[in-house]
Amino acid sequence: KILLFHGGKRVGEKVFVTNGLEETFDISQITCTEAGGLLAAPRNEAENAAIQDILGLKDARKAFLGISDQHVEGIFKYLNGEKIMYSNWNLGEPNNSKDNEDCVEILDNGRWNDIPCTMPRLVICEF
Ligand code: GN1
Ligand code: CA
Ligand code: CA
Repeated sequence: KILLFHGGKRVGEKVFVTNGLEETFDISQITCTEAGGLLAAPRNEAENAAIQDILGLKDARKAFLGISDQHVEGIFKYLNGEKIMYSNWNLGEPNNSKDNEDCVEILDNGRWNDIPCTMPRLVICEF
């Protein structure tokens, strides 16, 4: 457990941490749950900022969030099925480009963009 906190960012009760790897959404989700956590899903500005900080530390630029509209197009939910309450979409997003963007990346400016779930992105989990 101590190792998991290395390079992690604590916000209230949550810790955000990356394994430094870039994976698809499905693999990212499995990686986090197998480690006993969840794919990072910011519920407020402070949590979003902590995830953004990790992008800066890893120089990776973009990471997946644990948010998707895979079930109902245009309705973004956490992986537990709850509708998102907080969002930080980039200008013009989400746009479901090419009718094929159901997963969400966070950019190095902290803003969100919907992208295809099969694109590799930095894995950031929350514990
Ligand atoms: C990217 O490359 P383009 O313009 O088709 C992005 C979309 C964004 C769009 C914003 C895979 O699409 O998600 O909405 O830029 N696609 C990818 O202009 O990153
Ligand atoms: Ca979509
Ligand atoms: Ca998009």
